[in-house]
Amino acid sequence: MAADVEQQRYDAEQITVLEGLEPVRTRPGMYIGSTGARGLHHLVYEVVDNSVDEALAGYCKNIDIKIQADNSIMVEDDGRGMPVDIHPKLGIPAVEVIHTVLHAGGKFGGDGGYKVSGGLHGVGASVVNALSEYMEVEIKRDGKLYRQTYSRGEPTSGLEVVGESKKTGSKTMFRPDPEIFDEIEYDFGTLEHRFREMAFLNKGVRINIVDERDGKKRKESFFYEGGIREFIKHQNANKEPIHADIIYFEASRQSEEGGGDAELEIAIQYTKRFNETIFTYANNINTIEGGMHLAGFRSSLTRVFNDYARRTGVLKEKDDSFTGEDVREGMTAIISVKLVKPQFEGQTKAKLGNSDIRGFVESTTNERLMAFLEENPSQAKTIMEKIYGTYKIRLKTQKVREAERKSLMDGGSLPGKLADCSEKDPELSEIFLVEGDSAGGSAKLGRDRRRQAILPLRGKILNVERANIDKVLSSDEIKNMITAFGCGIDDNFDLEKLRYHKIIVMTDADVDGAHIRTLLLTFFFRHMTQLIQNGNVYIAQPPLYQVKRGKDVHYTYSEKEQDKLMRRLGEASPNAKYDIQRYKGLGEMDAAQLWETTMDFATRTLIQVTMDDYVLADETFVTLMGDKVEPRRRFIEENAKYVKNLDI
Ligand code: 0RA
Repeated sequence: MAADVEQQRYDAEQITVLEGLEPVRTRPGMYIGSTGARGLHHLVYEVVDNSVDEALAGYCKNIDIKIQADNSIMVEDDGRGMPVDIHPKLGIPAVEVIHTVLHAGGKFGGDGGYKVSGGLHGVGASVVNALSEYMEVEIKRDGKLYRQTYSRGEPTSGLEVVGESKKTGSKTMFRPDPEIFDEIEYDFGTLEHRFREMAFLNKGVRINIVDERDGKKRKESFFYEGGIREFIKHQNANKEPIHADIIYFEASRQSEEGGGDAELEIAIQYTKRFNETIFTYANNINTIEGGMHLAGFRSSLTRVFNDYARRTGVLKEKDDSFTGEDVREGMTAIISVKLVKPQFEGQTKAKLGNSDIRGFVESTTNERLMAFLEENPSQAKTIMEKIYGTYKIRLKTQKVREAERKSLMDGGSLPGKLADCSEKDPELSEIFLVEGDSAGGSAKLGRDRRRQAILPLRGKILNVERANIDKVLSSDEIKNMITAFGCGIDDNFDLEKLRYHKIIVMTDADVDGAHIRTLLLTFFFRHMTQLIQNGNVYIAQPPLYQVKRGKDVHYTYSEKEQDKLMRRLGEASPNAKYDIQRYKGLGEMDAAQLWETTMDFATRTLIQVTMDDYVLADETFVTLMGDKVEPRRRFIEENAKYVKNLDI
């Protein structure tokens, strides 16, 4: 692959010119998704992606990232150095084109190497420049040290030779524009997580990150010779693997074989768990909606394990075959493909559409997974036993489960406990999942019947993190939610069928309430992932206190707000006596209060549940809800300081 890239001479001529940078500053969201924390961090990924591309082309080994004291970012690599030759049509240096023209680039255009260009990614250095109040680039190449500075998309100097250097490489510094971003404070943890992932996905590349801000000094260094093998080890650290060796293979395809150059890397390890965790990537982008690479992998898995089971006599001639779900239970897998022109499709542009990749992944997995099983008979046996166990349980419960599934998926009749709304347009409808029958009763009385449905939940719902699918489907509370929502689960999930666009979790502000909330989120994350991805899940904010004096009634939602209110009231009328009630649960509020404080469209606050990072979310659920106690204890201890509003 590297050799192929090398043949293509990158020079200024290859740079394709599209448009200027004004639109980026007028509509930043179009280019980086948001002007919040997410967009802010995205700027760093853009710059680092370019260095990673240089590494993938085989020219760069080290990438250094620094969060500087003023929240500016420095990214330095030891690649060839960005090109400085004069662009024949524009008459300015290539590096200036890269930083001042939208979608410009040699390899930035997509013909050589794999330009990371999925979803919001790959918009490049020019977008970072457009959204930075200051940007500076230093290039070491041809024995010289070059420098150019920019601001808000425009050059503020020419490309100047400022010194000499025997080395080569590129260094970019930028300070995000406070006129654009809501906040400009970087989070080390967010960057650390992404760059660890980048290092896993690009083996042999060293990524160092340093935080130089006062009081926050930290540094991490990521370098994984074993690539995604080590990613699996990391993911399974809080799980119990059932075999020692991580199944691992890689392959590359030349364009003559059809579909353009492509590479794939796959790693697999089975654990004692019930969930499957398969992370898929295309050009280092987490394709959470799956796509062709995942489809090829899945069909190969089913085929290989069935073939192997038949061949070794685990399955007899008369036996039914393993299903996909049988062979994937408990599996942790990572699939990473790199290709020249990735097509990203789907709701969130996180689904790989290149159909030729399916066959490539499928045939490679057929061959290499079978080879692993044959070369490692004792590990193969352990995996076979796990799959066979799942298969047996499935057969035993199949009839019941199929009937169950059918009635759930057909929408069936709505649960008896549901107080539905009269509105039929899902866009305008919402459902409250309410802890306890008494709060459920108040919510039913207090609601807007046209648009708000109420589903009371009894007690703790099932922890799906530790239950197989049979158990999940036999839980009444879960069945009620599935039929009420109408959108199915797992592979049968269909967002189009969702009956309410807002699903609102309304639990008490105490430890039990927090636990129930987490159990619900675990269920949504594992079996209705798209609900969270699509932003349909919300958390209601009931008040913590009521402060009352005659007709003068106030509600507060946090300790801080309460303190502030009491101070204000105290200043206004020092001698007045107020009744202060601290709510222990939703059940203490009558219907009118619940409506007024928590459900009224006009005045309520809802917290939308979002998931910036699928991999991180998975890790959190494994830690919080999984089998091992020690990591959970540690997590809770480390995060306790972030937990507020809990009445412990
Ligand atoms: C195209 C051509 C060449 C270098 C690069 C791109 C390049 C870009 C970036 C962005 C960050 N770090 C980078 N390192 C290299 C040079 C081609 C040549 O030497 O002929």
